Amino acid sequence: MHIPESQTPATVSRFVVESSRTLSFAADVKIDIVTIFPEIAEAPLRSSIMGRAAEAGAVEFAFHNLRDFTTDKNRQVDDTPFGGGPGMVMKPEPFFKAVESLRTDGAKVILLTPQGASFIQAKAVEFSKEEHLIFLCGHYEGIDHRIVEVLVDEEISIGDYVLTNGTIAAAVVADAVVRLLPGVLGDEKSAEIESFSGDGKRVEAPHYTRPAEFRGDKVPPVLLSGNHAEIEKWREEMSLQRTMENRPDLLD
Ligand code: JBZ
Repeated sequence: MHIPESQTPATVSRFVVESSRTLSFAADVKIDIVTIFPEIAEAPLRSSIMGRAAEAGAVEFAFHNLRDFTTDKNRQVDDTPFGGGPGMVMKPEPFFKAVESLRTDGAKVILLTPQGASFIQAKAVEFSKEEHLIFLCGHYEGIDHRIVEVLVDEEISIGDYVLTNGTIAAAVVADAVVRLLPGVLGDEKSAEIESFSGDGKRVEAPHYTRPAEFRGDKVPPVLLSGNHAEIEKWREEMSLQRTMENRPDLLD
């Protein structure tokens, strides 16, 4: 591999890292997010582990302002609903222009919407195997249904509660997908991938760290015993107890 003399040392080392990544995994994912509030998705996805994943080349995020795909002087993205009713509906033209300019052959177009299928870990795993994801984010009361029929491959909702917009939901889905990409988590956290996938799901046992006594409240003595069989047994019991209390649905 020839590296031009003109490249700075920093550029050279980044080049080498990306090159070895590509050889070992070949798993880069492009994620486009289309929204009228790109800054809402940028903050979480440029920070912490997501920011590092992008810098390392595991994922390429691009944040697009839907208004940049309008053609009128008011950059209008919404209009009143046919048939009447409250609120505004997002117009088809800007989303069509956006998808037509961003789409590749391998792209999957995902609409974040309260009417979508529930986002679960199995779906995160599925999305993590795609090469190109395009997230379309709704705002206002809804979006023109021709967008759903013509452009969208999957409609996804992150849960049964009310949000003001889909951009936060897109950031949640992107985080869940990107953390699954090779090399994004360290070895320690990688084990956690197991813990919420597959059958027999349970919530984890409680965790403790120093001090061993805090404001009169002691850490369970078994955790200080050094008896790993007993510790494992205690964690199993606590896991089941806390699953019964907080997530009985997992035990059905
Ligand atoms: C979502 C109008 O745009 C919205 C509003 C709420 C909402 C979404 C999009 S996506 N809630 C969810 O995933 O729960």
